[in-house]
Amino acid sequence: MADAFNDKLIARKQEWARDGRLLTGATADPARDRLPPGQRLVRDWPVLDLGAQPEVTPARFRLDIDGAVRRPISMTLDEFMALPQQESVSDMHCVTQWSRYDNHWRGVSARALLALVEPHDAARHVIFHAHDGYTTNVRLDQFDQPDVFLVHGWDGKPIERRHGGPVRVLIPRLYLWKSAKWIRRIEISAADKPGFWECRGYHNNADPWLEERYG
Ligand SMILES: Nc1nc2c(c(=O)[nH]1)N[C@H]1C(S)=C(S)[C@@H](COP(=O)(O)O)O[C@H]1N2
Ligand SMILES: [Mo]
Repeated sequence: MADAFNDKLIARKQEWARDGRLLTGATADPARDRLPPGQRLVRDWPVLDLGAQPEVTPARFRLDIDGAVRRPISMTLDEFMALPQQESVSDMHCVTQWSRYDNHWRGVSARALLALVEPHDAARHVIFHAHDGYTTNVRLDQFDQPDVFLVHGWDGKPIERRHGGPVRVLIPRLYLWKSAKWIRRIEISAADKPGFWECRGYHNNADPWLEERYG
C-alpha cells in the first residue's frame, strides 16, 4: 500500500522534525495547564494520515492482540463490540499544533484488553499495527492508563473512516500520532520497536506538556 502514500507530505513533516519546527522550548504542567505549550485550540477535527484511508469493512475487520502475552486473542468486530463498553471524555493534542477539547468517546478500555490477554512479566512496550501499514509504539505503562481506549464512537456517532473507523486507538495524554487509526494488531513486546514517525524524527515518548515533538 506504500505507493498510495502521500510522499511529499511525509517528506515535509520529516523536514519539520529535523529542523525542530513549531518548538517553543516551553514545558507545562498537565495538572495546571490544560493546553500544552505551543498548541492552539480548534473546533473542527482535522484529518491527518499518510494519504491512504483504508476501508475496513466489518468483514475485513480483525483485531489481534498478541506477542508477550499468556492469552493472545483475535477478534471479529462483533466480538470486539460485545466486550464491555465505556464512555470517556478527553482532549486531543496533535503535533501539528492543534488541540481539541472535550471529545466524547465510546469504546473498550485498554485495561480491559490487557486483562484479557495477560501480558508476560517481561512485557514493557506496545506496538500498534494499522491497516494502512502505519505503526507506532508506546510503553506498556503509557497504554495501561484509565483514559486509554480502543474507540469506535465519537460524539454519539460511529467514528468516520477518515478518522480511523471502525476502531482506532485513543491515548489522549500523548501527541495524537501515537493513536493509531484503523487498528489491526496490538503487539505486546519486551523490546521497543519505533514506529513510522518515530523512525522519521518524531519523539519516542511524545508527551505534549514536555513538548516532546521531535527527538
Ligand atoms: N493508521 C494510521 N494511524 C494514524 C496515522 C496514520 O497515518 N495512519 N496518523 C497519525 C497522526 S500523525 C495523527 S496526527 C493522527 C490524526 O488523527 P485524525 O486524522 O483522526 O485527526 O492519527 C495518527 N494515527
Ligand atoms: Mo500527526
